[in-house]
Amino acid sequence: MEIVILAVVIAVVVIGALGGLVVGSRRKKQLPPPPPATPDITAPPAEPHVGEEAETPRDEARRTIEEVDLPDATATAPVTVEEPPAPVIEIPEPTAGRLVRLRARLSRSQNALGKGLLTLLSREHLDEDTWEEIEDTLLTADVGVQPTQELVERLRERVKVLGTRTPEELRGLLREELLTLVGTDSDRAVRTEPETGGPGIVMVVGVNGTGKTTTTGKLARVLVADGRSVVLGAADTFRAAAADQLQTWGERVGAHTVRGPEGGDPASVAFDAVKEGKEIGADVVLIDTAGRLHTKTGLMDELGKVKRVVEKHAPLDEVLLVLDATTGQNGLIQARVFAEVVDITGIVLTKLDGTAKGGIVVAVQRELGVPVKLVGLGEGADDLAPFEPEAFVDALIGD
Ligand SMILES: Nc1nc2c(ncn2[C@@H]2O[C@H](COP(=O)(O)OP(=O)(O)OP(=O)(O)O)[C@@H](O)[C@H]2O)c(=O)[nH]1
Ligand SMILES: [Mg+2]
Repeated sequence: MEIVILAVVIAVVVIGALGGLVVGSRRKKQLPPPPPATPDITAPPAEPHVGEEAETPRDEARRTIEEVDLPDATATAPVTVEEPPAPVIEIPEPTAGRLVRLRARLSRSQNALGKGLLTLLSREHLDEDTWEEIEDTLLTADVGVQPTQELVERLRERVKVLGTRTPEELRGLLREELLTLVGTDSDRAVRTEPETGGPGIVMVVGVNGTGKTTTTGKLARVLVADGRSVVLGAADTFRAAAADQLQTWGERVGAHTVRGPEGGDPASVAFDAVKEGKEIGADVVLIDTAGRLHTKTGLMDELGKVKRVVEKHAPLDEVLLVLDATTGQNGLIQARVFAEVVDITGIVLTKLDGTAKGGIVVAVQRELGVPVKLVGLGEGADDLAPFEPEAFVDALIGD
């Protein structure tokens, strides 16, 4: 019995000692860290306790509540960025006389064609070789074989009659003959005012990269500058970027862009664009289409379908074929195929600023029997000019 009591006492003592150790170790953890041997300047100042005087450093500027709590102006900027920026509507340049203003852009054609011809014609002896050089100059400028022969024949005739030649006479002569080739009696206005009421409908077609979207955007600006309201149809559904590109042009002049899902049916986008144009009473609907090679029959058929579907609303007023002037004779083959699939009513010659082949104006009109209505003379937003034969020929031969 005594042994049992002793054992219990020992057990209690041992447990108590162990418990004390554990509690002790817990207590140790709860103890505040010992004060550093040297004052720690990074440590926050000790909080004042009740009854202590609150000291304010004298030379520290006092900050108001607003200063403390409100972020500064730069910090509030991200909030305003989230809101859509207010659209800045541009006011495009007036369209009258643009070709005259942009005539310097034709300088390459000017040097190759106009000045070249004048120099040759001013030679004292206009022998066979010279006439051949004149012919070559015209051919190199892409005037085309038939028009070149006509021009040379007429020039020869008239120079013979002229006898002595002053530079002014020669210039006048060349101007007249070039004008005859380019043609002055076509109606070159882009048709956007249907007789039936409802919006004018314009469709823009051509091979890849000729400048269709750029031209559509520039044309929207021209129309807006003339006080017309415009709806854009992004019937290039191959890439979302194509619709974005058109929409950006539209936003600059406050024109809405109707678009469809990427890879969707271009005909239904074109249809919807005209529908919207009708509903909101817009003056003109411009439909941009995807670039397509004239050799791809599937894509050419698709273009025909876009036209037919739009015509469920109303006949198209204008189908503009956009041709890159730098592609030369190849453009003529394209033109022929496009004209078969959709009736082309006007030609836009782009990139005339980057080529010496201004003669393509003559060749393409002959090929299609359709007038050049607009010319692109640069990448700038207002670098699209109504085509005026006289201003064009004047620019070619210089003043
Ligand atoms: N120098 C010059 N560049 C032009 C002119 N017109 C268009 N471009 C440029 O040609 C390039 C192609 O223009 P886009 O309008 O995208 O051509 P697109 O026909 O719509 O092309 P796809 O839709 O891909 O078939 C762009 O870099 C334009 O800035 C012009 O008159 N002069
Ligand atoms: Mg395009």
